[in-house]
Amino acid sequence: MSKSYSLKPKKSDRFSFGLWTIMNVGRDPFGEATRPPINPLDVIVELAKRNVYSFEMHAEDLVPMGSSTRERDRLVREAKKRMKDYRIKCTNCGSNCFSHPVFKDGALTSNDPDVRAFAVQRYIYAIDMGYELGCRLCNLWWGRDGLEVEGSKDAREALKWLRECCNLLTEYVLRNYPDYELSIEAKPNEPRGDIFLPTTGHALGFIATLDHPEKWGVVPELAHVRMAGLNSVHEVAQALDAGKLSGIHLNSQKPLRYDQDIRFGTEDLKESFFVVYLLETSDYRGTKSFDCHPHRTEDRQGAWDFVAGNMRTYLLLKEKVKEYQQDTQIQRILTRIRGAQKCLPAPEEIASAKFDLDKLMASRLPYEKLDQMIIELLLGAR
Ligand code: XLS
Ligand code: MG
Repeated sequence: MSKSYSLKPKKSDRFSFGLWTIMNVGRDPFGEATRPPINPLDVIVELAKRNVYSFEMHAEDLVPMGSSTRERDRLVREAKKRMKDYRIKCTNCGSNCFSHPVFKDGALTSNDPDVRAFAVQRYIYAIDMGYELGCRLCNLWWGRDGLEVEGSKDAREALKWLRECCNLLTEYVLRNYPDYELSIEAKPNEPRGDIFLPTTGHALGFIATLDHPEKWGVVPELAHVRMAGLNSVHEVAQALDAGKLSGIHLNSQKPLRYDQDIRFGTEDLKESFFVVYLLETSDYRGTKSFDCHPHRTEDRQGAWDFVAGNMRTYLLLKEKVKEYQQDTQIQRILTRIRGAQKCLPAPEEIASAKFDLDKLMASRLPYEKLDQMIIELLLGAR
């Protein structure tokens, strides 16, 4: 079946993985690690060997918090050497402002201004490190910035703090690395009961209130959207429409559950297909980054099966996008449904227009047929 499909990843596919996805040892809230740890430098090399274009990281994935400057410089040097020798880039360097207990009640929205300042310092540290590694994006996922006890934070105040911190980071970037960009990755909850700015739409609204909205984009994550029971295709579409898609975190998730972070495409094939359709047919030139982790039943080898599987599913769906575009029956239906689209006249003309509701109601929209064709295309029956 895969005869004519080209499923071998190429650098030009611009696939990416978070270092943390492979470094994941299978720990969950109820169980200990099931895999031995792996060194981030080895992850960089192994990803490169599999033709992965780039990696994403938190500064702390490479340099644990509390490391000396000497150790930090050594690790960054080692990473750079491997990146050059094995031809792999770093395309996002954020900061882990969620694991350390100092962030137990938030980082950029802690009630304590010193914790907020410390979090800003950590992001600056990440931006400096990213720049040295040739990266130009700092994506902020502020997982601890939320609450469980509603009265514990004033939500309007928290938004003000987020804005203040984002503006400080922009100021730093503009002064030191004008070509650096920043982005927000939204998530509805987990690890907090509620996280501030729970969806990409919220993040886009917030970005418009910053001092330099043009420096900020968004990184939607499919699983985060589905955790909220929303439509990931529409979320990505809105980011594209706003010209703000800085990156994307591809993965999978059963809706309305805890953060499952499973291999791309496994739980939501049709939605995944339409996300690939959007990415492949738009002017998006960023990375296709996988942010998920191997099941905790896997050992270290299983992690590489997981890496291969993510990319293979994407490439298969990309082939399906081509088939969808070349399927004359599907395209005929699409033209029929959408062909009548035209710009609406002036409001005064609309206000006085006569509409034949019987005629409008009578038109048949063959969505049953269309949907079945899409299903059969995805199942390989067309
Ligand atoms: C967690 C997030 C996280 C970010 C990186 O749910 O997806 O992994 O992508 O900080
Ligand atoms: Mg993510």
